[in-house]
Amino acid sequence: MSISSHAASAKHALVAFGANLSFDGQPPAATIRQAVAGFHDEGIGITGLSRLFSTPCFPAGAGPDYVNAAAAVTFPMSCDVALLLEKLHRIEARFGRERQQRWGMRTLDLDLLAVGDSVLPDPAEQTRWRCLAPGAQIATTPDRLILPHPRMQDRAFVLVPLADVAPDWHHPLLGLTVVQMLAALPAADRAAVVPLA
Ligand code: PH2
Ligand code: MG
Ligand code: MG
Repeated sequence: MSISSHAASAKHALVAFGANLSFDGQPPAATIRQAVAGFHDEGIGITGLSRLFSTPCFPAGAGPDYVNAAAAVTFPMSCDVALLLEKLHRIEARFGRERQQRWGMRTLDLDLLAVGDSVLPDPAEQTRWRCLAPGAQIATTPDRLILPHPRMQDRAFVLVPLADVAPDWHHPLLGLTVVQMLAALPAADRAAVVPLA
C-alpha cells in the first residue's frame, strides 16, 4: 500500500533567528518577536520558540552583539523546501533585510537549520560543506540549499537557543543530538550566549 498509515499532515523544520541592527526604530528583540507573528501569515506554524539570547557577534568585532533565537516549525505537506525558504526570505524582507554582505550586519536573518532528517543535496555535499576549512568558509558560499545547515554544529549562538526547542533532534550525519553538539563546543562559547532579561 502506498499511502502511509501515519496521518502525516505536516512537515517539521528548525529555524534560527538572528538580528543585530534595529529596524524601523525598534531593537532586534522586538523585530524577532514580530517576525514570529509573521510566520503565521505565511502558513508556517510555530510549535516551539526558544528564549531570546544576547550573543557576541561572529566574527568577533564585526558588528554589534546579536539577538538570537530558534523555533521548531511545521509547514504543509504540499510545501516543498524551496517554497519554505521563499517564505522565510519574504519574512526577512518585511523586516528590512537587504542581502548584501555575507556575515554582514542584519535587521533579521532567518536560517533554515534542518527539515526533519533531510540531507541536502546529498550526504557527500553536506559533508564537504560541513568540513570546509575556516578560510574557505569565508571565501565560498553554497549556491544551493545545504541541509542540515553546514555550520550549525559549530555555533553556540545557534545551538543554545535550539536546545530550548529541540534538545533531542539528531543530526542525521553526525549522529549527535543538539545537546551533544553543544557539549562539544568550548565552555566559553556556551557561556557567552546569555538569555535576555
Ligand atoms: N549570524 C551571522 C554572522 N554572525 N553572530 C552571531 N552572534 N549571531 C548570528 O546570528 C550571526 C553572527 C550570519 O548570519
Ligand atoms: Mg541567513
Ligand atoms: Mg545566519
